[in-house]
Amino acid sequence: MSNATLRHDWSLDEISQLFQLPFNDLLFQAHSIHRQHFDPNEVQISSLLSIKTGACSEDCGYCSQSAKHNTELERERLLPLEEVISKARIAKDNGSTRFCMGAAWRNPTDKNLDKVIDMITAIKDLGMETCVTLGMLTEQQTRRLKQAGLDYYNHNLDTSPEFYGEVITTRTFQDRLDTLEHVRQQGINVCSGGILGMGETATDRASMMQQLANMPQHPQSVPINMLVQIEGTPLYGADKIDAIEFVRSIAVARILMPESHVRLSAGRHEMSDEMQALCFFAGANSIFYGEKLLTTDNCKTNHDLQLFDRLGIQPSRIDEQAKQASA
Ligand code: SAM
Ligand code: DTB
Ligand code: SF4
Repeated sequence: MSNATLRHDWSLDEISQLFQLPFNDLLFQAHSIHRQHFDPNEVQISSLLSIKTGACSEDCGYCSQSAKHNTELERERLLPLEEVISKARIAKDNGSTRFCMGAAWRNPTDKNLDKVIDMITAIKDLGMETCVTLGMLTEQQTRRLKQAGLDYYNHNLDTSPEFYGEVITTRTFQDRLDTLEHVRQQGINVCSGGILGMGETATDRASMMQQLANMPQHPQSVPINMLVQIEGTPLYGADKIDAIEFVRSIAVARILMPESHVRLSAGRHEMSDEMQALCFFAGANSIFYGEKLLTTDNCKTNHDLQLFDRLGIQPSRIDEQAKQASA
């Protein structure tokens, strides 16, 4: 399907109307679009590793790793290369095609970036796709990541521009857009999405989707996280998002960004199998696989394998098209 069919001019009203469709109409539309662009029985599998944990100077209200919140988390320095390689090997043996490394930084120093680049090189040598999420980047740092062969950069918008200041005060929504612009300019695949269930309104969810869909290019990967509530963070105790509303959000992401991988991201371990099945039907076609996310538990791997088996879902192989986009 040519890019000419992709829209980047969605109005907030149009998106809100999609959200308000009868559930069956919304899911039918989303699933039909999903089938036009993807094998509906394939799900891409990524594994996550926190390569530097805690003591972050940002104040993101959802995050266990902010130095400003009183969480039980133990901080860890940047992991040694060998440890990262051995974790990536295990992920590969378990069927992951992409290895995502996250660091609790506002932004990386150039010295730290050298070390992350060594990790990217080593993991590419294993034949896996690479993704990193390191906070804000300068243009020069982004160029270095591109030269190292990085496949994806994850940098979430997290919520609407209107709600952003309620969740994070140490940076702006525009800071996020600026880093994403550097990543796009360098031809690195963009992984960008958000978190639902932080007390945002339905309009905030529509507005975040509008921001993602109206970027100059749709992010190749769109992680939709359900807030993992962490004691000691300001968002602990926030009103949980209704499961049906979460499925609707997946469907809307699929309709707005037909060629993107939509990732059913954090929060899966609190979802029923049936809710996850509905998300896959609505257009989710990527997950984090492995027993840990960054600092919290993910679903058990044998449970995920059983669920895939019950649903007739296969893990997808490396996406050659996306690889070429970043070549
Ligand atoms: N420090 C970098 C940054 O913020 O961009 C990278 C790591 S940060 C932990 C990556 C993403 O994880 C955040 O943007 C957010 O979307 C997600 N995240 C963090 N804590 C979460 C939580 N408790 N529940 C759901 N998603 C969360
Ligand atoms: C994304 O959208 N979700 C991941 C990844 N990108 C880096 C992180 C989820 C973190 C969940 C909470 C934790 O384990 O600390
Ligand atoms: Fe730091 Fe990222 Fe957590 Fe925000 S989300 S506190 S930037 S690690």
